[in-house]
Amino acid sequence: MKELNIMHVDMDAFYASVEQKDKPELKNKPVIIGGNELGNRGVVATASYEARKYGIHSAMPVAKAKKLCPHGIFISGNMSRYQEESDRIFEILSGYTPLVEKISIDEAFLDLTGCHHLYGNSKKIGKMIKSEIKEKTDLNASIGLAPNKFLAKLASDLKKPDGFMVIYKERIAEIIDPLSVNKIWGVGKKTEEKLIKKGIKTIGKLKQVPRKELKAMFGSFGVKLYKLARGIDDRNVVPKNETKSISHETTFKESLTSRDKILAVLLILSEKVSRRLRKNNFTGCTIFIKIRYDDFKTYTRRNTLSYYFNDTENIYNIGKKLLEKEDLKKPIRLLGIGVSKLVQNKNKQMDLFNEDKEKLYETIDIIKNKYGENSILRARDLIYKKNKDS
Ligand code: DCP
Ligand code: MG
Repeated sequence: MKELNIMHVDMDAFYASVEQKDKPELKNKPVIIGGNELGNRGVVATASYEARKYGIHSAMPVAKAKKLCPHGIFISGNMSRYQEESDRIFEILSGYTPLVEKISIDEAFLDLTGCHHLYGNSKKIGKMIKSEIKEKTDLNASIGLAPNKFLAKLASDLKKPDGFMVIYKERIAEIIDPLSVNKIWGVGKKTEEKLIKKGIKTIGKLKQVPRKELKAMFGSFGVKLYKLARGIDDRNVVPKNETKSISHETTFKESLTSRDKILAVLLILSEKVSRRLRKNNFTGCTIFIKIRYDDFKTYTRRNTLSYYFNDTENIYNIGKKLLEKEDLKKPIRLLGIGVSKLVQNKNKQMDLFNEDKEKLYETIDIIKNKYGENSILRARDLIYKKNKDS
């Protein structure tokens, strides 16, 4: 069973399924997640399979979805609930093997090499994982098993929803040749258009194009295409060391007693945290502060919100509220702030940004990266800098 060592798991209509599980009256109904209540950009995050029948899909403007399905049930979403279910799913996966590569909140690759002596062959393990997820979360996972990542992902997708598909080595060509080229990982709209212009619509057709020609058309990606069209993919499953939180703290030479100065430092630290989150494409929903008094007594306080964010305003304002619960008259020798419960920005539309603000932050990042941390300061930062310099 060596040829089926790679597994891909992807939850079905993930956010919508969690909503349907929490509110049974939504079962079998067209449920659409997305909207303006959380301040997102008004696009669909996902839709239940019942809603997809109306042509609704992720990233479509909610206004359009409403036109397509006026009787649909539109929900703004609850990220911390989805994260909770995701944590449970990943806990189940890591019970089978440490070789779990998390791709997103609801999707992962597993390398099952080394699991067989414990649990049996790959097919048996796949079935066990699928039913354990169903039992423990009451959610459906689609599972693909194949000799490599490309084919495993394809397999989990081909039988969605509630799918279970195996691609044996001997049947690769038979299965992938009739598929359209956009089923190949990495083939986006532009590549697809280029290929279609040349009359290459299917993977089978792509296989007939000489390697040289593909290289001339797409450079090194052309060589990858040549291999993928033959079901060849050498990428390993790489378990990533997940970043659990991003934080900054500072110890003062002389302990601070002025509330204004403390808040000014908090703002500078919040800005640093925000920058690092954005640089690494993270949003988070828990904010924590750390405060150490002169007597070395140290406290941390946290607050988890129902939405994800990575902007300075949110980090600072929530941090400030936590800080104000502390005694700010006592001298403080250390102050820190951070964000945890991080997810990659696949869920970007759920955050509190509007596009203008995001552009502004991007511009600030570019200037700071080029000219240094102090090249752009808020008026508030100056209170601290001035006092520090004087
Ligand atoms: N998501 C999002 N914005 C997108 C795509 C996805 O916010 N443009 C969120 C909502 C999804 C979750 O991520 O529920 C998982 O993404 P998937 O692409 O796996 O989509 P679904 O799980 O919803 O459906 P499928 O059954 O096709 O996997
Ligand atoms: Mg999914």
